[in-house]
Amino acid sequence: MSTDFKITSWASKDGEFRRQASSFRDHISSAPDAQFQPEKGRYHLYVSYACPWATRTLIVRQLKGLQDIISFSVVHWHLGEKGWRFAETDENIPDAGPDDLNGAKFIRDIYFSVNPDYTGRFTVPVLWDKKLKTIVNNESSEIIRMLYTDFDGLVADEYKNLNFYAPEYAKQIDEMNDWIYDTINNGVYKSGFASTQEAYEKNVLRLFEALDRVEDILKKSDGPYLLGKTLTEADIRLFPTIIRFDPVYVQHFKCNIKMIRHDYPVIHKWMQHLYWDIPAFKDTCNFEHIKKHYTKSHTQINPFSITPVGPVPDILPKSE
Ligand SMILES: N[C@@H](CCC(=O)N[C@@H](CS)C(=O)NCC(=O)O)C(=O)O
Repeated sequence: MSTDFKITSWASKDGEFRRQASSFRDHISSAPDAQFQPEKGRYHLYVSYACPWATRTLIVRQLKGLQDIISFSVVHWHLGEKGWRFAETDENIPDAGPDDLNGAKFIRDIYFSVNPDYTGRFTVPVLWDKKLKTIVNNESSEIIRMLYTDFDGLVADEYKNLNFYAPEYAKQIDEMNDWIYDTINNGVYKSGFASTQEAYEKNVLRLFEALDRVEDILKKSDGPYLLGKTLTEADIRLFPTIIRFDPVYVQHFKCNIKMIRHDYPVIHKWMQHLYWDIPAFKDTCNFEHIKKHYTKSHTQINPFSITPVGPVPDILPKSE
């Protein structure tokens, strides 16, 4: 990595934030000649509870009943100059701890153990193969798809054939992913990391146009999901951004034209249903990690690292 590179410099010189493409793109597959076969206990996910991309993988792991098949560990919520690090036991960070698997201090150690010349960003999620001691994949959109069907020979019957990218929905999901990724999932970062007024305004306006569009889609859907009665990948990919919206993005990333809870009643209801009614969404959502990570790691945005108390509560009960 070049010496002028700084982990915490997010925007490019023109003021726009551009997310780098992921580097490890292998696949777990049950095809007979596949290098990475689905096996119980073989794979491990390195995640941050703060990270919306990593959270997708935890949601799908639980929805597919893979808790005994794929293990995971959680980094400290703070992202510093050397990237994500693991918490020491005596730091007592709830729900985070040391890397018991590889003894790494930082996520970068995992990347360098596989490729000492690695020059990309040290991102989570990382899908790790304990057998070959390598990274299979570090792109969440691909990791979640590996979990839909390739482990079906190992999961309990009730989880088999639960495919969140079923062929009859694939086209619609791809179309939706395309603009939702650009304007919402990544749009909040493009607003928040913009370092010029123009870049910020362009991206924040596109973000709210896209949220208006989602509100409309959900209003017309015969619900409760984006594509109707069936929970699909489109919901799974949107949820981690929406759940972070009011607690973090509204103030920290200046996405404050509207709030989900006050201004988007249908998205709000959709989010509350996923969170309160389906354990995989609530169990993988950790508001402490989420709020502390953004507000205490991005010191160029928030130099005193003060975490705002509100909104209270982080998510409203279903009755409100
Ligand atoms: N395309 C990746 C993006 C992952 C990503 O950007 N993760 C962030 C956390 S939210 C990260 O680890 N950033 C550390 C860095 O860029 O240094 C994916 O979806 O898996």
